[in-house]
Amino acid sequence: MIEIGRRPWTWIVLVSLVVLGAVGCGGSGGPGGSTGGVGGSAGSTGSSHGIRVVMTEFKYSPSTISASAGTVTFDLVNQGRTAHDMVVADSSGKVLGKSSLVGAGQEAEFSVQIPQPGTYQVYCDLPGHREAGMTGTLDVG
Ligand SMILES: [Cu+2]
Repeated sequence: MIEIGRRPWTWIVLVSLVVLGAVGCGGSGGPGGSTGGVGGSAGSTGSSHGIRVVMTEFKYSPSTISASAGTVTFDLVNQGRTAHDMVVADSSGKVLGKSSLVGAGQEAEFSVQIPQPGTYQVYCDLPGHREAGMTGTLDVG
């Protein structure tokens, strides 16, 4: 029983050694491999390449945001003491996108499609927040 059970392990070890050996032989190509790794992590941190907007009571900072038409990504950082969100609407009030609710001390990524240049409005749609001044302007060029 035990010997039979060990056989797969033996194979795994052998295969691992072969794989490691192959990687070792390709050591001269190592830099390329490590660059690939860096690229991978850069790709994941690329998600934090959004426009950082800090939310507190009751404002966005910055309150005037510039972006290019297309997919606009925000990194919402709630440094306030209550939950907030972000709604993006056009000048007529048509909502183009709404973030998830970001709890106090939380961060969230929020992407919205802005098809054409223009001035858009941003606001928090939690009761009373917009009225309290939690608004901003999104200038899309
Ligand atoms: Cu709010």
